[in-house]
Amino acid sequence: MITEDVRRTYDSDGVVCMRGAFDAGWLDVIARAIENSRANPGPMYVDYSADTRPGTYCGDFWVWPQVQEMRDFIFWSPAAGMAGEVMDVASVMLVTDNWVVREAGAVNRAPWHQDGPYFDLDGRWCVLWMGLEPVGPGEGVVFLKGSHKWERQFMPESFAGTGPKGELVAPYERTPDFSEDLDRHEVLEFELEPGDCLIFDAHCVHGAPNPVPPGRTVRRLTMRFADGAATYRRRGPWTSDMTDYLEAEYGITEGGPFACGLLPVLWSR
Ligand SMILES: O=C(O)CCC(=O)C(=O)O
Repeated sequence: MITEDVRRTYDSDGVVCMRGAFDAGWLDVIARAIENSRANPGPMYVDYSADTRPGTYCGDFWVWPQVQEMRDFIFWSPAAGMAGEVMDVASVMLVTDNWVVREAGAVNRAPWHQDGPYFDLDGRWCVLWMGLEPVGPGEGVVFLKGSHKWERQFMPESFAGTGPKGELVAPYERTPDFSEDLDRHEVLEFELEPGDCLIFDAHCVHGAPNPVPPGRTVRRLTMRFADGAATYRRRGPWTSDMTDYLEAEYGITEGGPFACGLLPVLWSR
């Protein structure tokens, strides 16, 4: 499934669309994973819409130890292997499982961001994103083509819409509101059917600037995968919730492997 063409597109554009990557059986596993996880929120559960009801915009990650269906998906689905083939690495580890639900009426949305600065790792990594519902024009994630090669790092913005998550110290810059001058960029958007997925470089700038379609709740899965050789590097106070948890519960140490009991190596050549 991962051809030279797919790899070339990922390398040049920062994102590639894979059609029909997951069959109905896997979509059902993901739907049940989200349902079960939502009913039993874990330590990383977050409600981005706590101040903006009625529609809830929420998500959870690192749920696989508690949620059998997520465990099945990360260990047995083709996802990790696809990530490894696209990144062209010898092995692949989990960075996060992560589901997101945007209920009808939710006003919060994913800000412009790069995933890289939200997580404490050095090394190549990517994001595999899919919707359980069809993603129509203007409803999905919007990418700035080639932005993974800019060599700029943007301070993570809160998904609750409250601004940057940390102080703007070098090398981090405030994320511009790219919506204001989108015509200066080459923009990539994809209409997707359930089963299609996007794989994008962790440094590719993207966001979900449009509101959810009226009257519809959407469920999305964001799997993050890294080169199995990725190392652990603390970024700053804005990642400390995750960092403290990984250090305390899984004993990872700065400069050492990022892979650990929670973030297993899932695939190798
Ligand atoms: O699914 C969404 O609404 C946005 C997901 C996203 O941008 C991300 O997980 O990096």
